Amino acid sequence: MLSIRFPLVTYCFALALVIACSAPQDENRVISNESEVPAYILPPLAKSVSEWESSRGSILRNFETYIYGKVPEGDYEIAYQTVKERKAVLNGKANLKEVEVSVSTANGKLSIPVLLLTPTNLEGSYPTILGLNFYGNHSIHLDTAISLSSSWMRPKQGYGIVDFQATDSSRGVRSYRWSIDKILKAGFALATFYYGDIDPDYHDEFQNGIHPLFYSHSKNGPDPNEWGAIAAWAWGAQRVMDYLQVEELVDSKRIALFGHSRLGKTSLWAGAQDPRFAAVISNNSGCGGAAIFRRTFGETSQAINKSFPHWFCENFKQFNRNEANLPVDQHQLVALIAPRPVYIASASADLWADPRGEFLAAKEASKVYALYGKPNLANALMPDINQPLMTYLGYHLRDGKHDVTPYDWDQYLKFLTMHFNDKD
Ligand code: GTR
Repeated sequence: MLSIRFPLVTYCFALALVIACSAPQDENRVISNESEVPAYILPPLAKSVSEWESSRGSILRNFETYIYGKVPEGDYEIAYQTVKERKAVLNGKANLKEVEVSVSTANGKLSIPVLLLTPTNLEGSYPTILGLNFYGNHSIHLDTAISLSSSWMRPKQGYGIVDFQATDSSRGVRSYRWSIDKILKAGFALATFYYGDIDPDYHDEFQNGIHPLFYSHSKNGPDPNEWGAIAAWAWGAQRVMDYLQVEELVDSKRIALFGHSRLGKTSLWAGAQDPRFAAVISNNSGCGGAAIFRRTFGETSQAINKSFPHWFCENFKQFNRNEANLPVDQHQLVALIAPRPVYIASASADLWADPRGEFLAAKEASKVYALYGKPNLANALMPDINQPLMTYLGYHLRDGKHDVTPYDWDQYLKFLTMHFNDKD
């Protein structure tokens, strides 16, 4: 009996092995264990300031051409109109100003409502944090002085969004992510705008938002090297920056850009392109943000292009499961911000965003900060949970999930205070 059964078991095992080996690899496999990260070689960084400054432009072009997409050429006019001013709102802690930034081309007009909150207990022009928000300006605080957005809004359970529109019960739904009291108390102004006002975040072949304003007669979509949604949101942040540059309440030389997650990706890309952002904060930005693509840990280019086909330019799809051939990687995106201060934050349970990959981008980018003689993370090891590192590059691994918490804000305010008071 045994002698018959044994060969049969062996045969079945061998057959299973053959099937397993010949089957295509699971396309959706997610690496969540460090030991599975493939060996990789990062595109090198320059060895001198002159080498860096002469290669910087082509690195920027590569990010534009192969990842985020280029903003099309085209004339536009920009205008700023104050639509509301109120003193001592937010329980007396802030003065409020609402400004409509509008961009017009031959094809039409796009309006971006900007909320500016300034501390009441100080005079003059304030260092300012510009943050992009996910659910409208009214979502960051309950105060009814803040105008309710009338823009298209993605529905979310408990957020009071009805027929894609915010309602009064949408007020303050995201206040837990904005430590406004801490920001004002630290002497900063907060400016914010809703990212969906630049381009609503769903795939419609780029028929709404800013994209159609730049189509010529012969085109009704971006070319493969032209902007996806992240590049559009980053462009919007730059237009709001145009306004902040002329706003007297704002210290135009001390404006930091802040974004979480997809908006952390956006902040890095905007900051890399526009030196008017004196500092950049990227919270849990992950794939397409601070995380090194070549590690393929957590979210990969294939996964992100599948879930969000509109975020990057069409050319980026060539790099699905092909990260090793990307002409750039995200340590270079961080380095493009040098020598301006940049803070990258991860969360311990946010493995999808690859915390170690985010840290390694900051560590590698340190080579460029070192060229400029700036304190950096070149010799740092991945820190333990809640042990922030603060040089010209900041990094922390917060305990917990993908989110923005008061702990994160405490670090950002400390980091910005340190750098914005640095006369260097
Ligand atoms: C996730 C996405 C991430 C991140 C996040 C967010 O679903 O996979 O890349 O951007 O969304 O923006 O909330």
